[in-house]
Amino acid sequence: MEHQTAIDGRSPVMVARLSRRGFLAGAAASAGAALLAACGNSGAATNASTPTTAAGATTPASNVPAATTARAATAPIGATTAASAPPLMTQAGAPDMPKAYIGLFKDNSVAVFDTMTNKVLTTIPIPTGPHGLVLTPDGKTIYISSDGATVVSIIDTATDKVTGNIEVGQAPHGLAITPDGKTLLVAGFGTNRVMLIDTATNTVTGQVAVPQPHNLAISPDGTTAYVAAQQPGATALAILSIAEKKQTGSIPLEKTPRALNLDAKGKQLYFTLAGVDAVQVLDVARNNVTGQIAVGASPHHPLITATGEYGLVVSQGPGELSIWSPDTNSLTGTVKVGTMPHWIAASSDGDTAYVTNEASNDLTIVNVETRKVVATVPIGNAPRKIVLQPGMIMQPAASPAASATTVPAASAITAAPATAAANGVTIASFAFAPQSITVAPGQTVTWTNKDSVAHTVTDDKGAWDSKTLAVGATFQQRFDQAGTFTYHCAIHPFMTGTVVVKG
Ligand SMILES: [Cu+2]
Repeated sequence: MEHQTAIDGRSPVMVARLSRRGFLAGAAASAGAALLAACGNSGAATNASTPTTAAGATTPASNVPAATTARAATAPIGATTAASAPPLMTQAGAPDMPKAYIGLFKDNSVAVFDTMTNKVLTTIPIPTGPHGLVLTPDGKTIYISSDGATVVSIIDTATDKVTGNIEVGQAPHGLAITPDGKTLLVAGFGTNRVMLIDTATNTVTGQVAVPQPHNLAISPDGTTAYVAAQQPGATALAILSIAEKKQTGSIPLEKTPRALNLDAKGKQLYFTLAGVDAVQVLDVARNNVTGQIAVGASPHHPLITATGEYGLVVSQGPGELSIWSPDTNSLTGTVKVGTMPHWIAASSDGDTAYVTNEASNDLTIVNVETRKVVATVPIGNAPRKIVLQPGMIMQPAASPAASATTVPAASAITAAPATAAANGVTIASFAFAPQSITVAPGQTVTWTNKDSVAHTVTDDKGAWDSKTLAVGATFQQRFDQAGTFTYHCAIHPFMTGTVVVKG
């Protein structure tokens, strides 16, 4: 039973002590570093070496993916099967063969993926914590934020090289770009503001105060931005006028908004909430939620294809892509994808979807029409955001054989002990309960993940960290010194909690 959760090989308790004495100044202190550490897929057992482990509660993180056996399907060169309709893309200079760009959160790089061969062409190093990712409508420029740094990197898709960095302040999260490509919006999670950047000069031209903005979406007419504000106690969709560079409205939410997108006409806004297993449908004209589309546990990124034909969302719990009709908001199909799917990019014609699977380190390519998996392709460590250049995808139609792609088996879940440990904190519905716990000096707190997705328990000051805590797993931390210690989930920073030590 000599498990040691490791920060530099020391036990968390020891690290906590060292940190309090100031010996670890800066160690793992940045949110980004913590986030990276938290996402380590080492399957590390999450047991502080405390003497109170009689329950044997520690279970190894189980989100190390089952081997992905499917090989990339290779499209035949010169395949013409999809050529019956012209590409929807009309901008001059649109690439013939679209490339996808994928932020690899644990590799601190962007993978460049060739949709013709389903191969990674190259990877582009960027600063710590690739987060928000957008492509200009002409397909020529990538913007990607790094949440462990203070910049948005600019990548030229002709050369696939970084051509510049824009300073935006601490922990930038989501990005969005206007349909004319002229204005880039940056959600400054760490600076509580949304910045507007003129893409002609790549300079910040304005900012709007929004508490902990995470993801954002822009209306098809380019006038309005909707921002998922995640600050606990102030969760809302903030509505911004892009021309006026100011907030014009707010839709308060009881739960934390995650990701959002509008339909092709800008009449409905679809968004997901932490702890709600349904896509929310907002009537834009009335600014109220008029419906829900029930899907699998922990839905994340909703997306409407450019044609307006399909609504798509990934559910992280079961590892599914769900498809609905934006006309009726009724579900029309569900496709099994990889583990912990995160984001979706759809082809210009809307018929092919690329899904990143953060915990199985691969990309699932789905034929949306037939609802079949075309290919599953290893892509790098912790793929999150993805964008796809406009143009015609030369994927072959899904073959029956390909649809038999191995889907990772449901992760082996080791049930947590049924009896709540003394000083126990339960993680469920994207929250720590109790949110604040009080213990005496020398006591150990046990966190149990009873949610549908992995989380972390991470000291705000970086002194200790559970790293990725799989579904069903527990983490223990002993507190020797009196004081108030705040912590968060590094994967979902809006999840916060407090340990008060007094005696
Ligand atoms: Cu979490």
